Amino acid sequence: MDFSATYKVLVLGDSNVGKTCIVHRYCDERYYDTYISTIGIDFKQKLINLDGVPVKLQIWDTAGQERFRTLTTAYYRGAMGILLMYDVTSLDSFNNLSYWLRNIQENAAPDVVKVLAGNKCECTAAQRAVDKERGDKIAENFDMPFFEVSCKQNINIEECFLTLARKIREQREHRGENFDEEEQAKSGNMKRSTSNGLGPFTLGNSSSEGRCSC
Ligand SMILES: Nc1nc2c(ncn2[C@@H]2O[C@H](COP(=O)(O)OP(=O)(O)OP(=O)(O)O)[C@@H](O)[C@H]2O)c(=O)[nH]1
Ligand SMILES: [Mg+2]
Repeated sequence: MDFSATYKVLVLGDSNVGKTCIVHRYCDERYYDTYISTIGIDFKQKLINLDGVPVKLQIWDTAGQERFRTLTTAYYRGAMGILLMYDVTSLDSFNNLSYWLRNIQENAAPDVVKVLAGNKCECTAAQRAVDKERGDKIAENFDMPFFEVSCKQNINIEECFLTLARKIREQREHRGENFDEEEQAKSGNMKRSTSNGLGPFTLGNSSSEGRCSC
């Protein structure tokens, strides 16, 4: 199969929320109870059939620990989609979503697609620190699809990544349409600008969205 489309996805959130577990669960169908904190950034890819179209999902699993923030922030720019995670048994991880959302706004592409996941949803009522309604609310405010997930019990993992992939596809189709319109407008401009002596290189930047290339 020709996997001509590659979607770059970044997994973000506090340390210990389950970022590595969700990537392993989705890509390798495995779950580990032992916790090994990610050092810097890891990467896995999965070939998926997105409604009949082959797509390669390139998933970057970031370290949540603060000491790696400078390194991981450098990866935001190339992301087409972000899976933002918190842990429903940790109120801190939920409260820190505002930090992550601000960081995304400051460092990622303005039209980056986001999905929110509240992990460890198989926990008991006594362990739960964040009600589902709070997740729903923040997701609505920031226009993100939201899932409560469990890597441990394999709940909603596939749905999360498929939703992200579909939103990225929509975004690309939308951008494609706009891109054509921009190109037409610019070619009109080119005729004018050439006659103004500016030359064709004034067009150069319009196609510089090579960000999706690998
Ligand atoms: N109960 C429960 N525990 C989970 C679940 N998913 C992950 N965990 C546990 O949470 C801990 C942290 O998981 P990781 O995936 O390593 O966390 P992380 O977000 O990658 O952490 P950093 O790499 O430090 O940023 C591990 O002990 C996992 O076993 C889940 O769905 N339910
Ligand atoms: Mg990790």
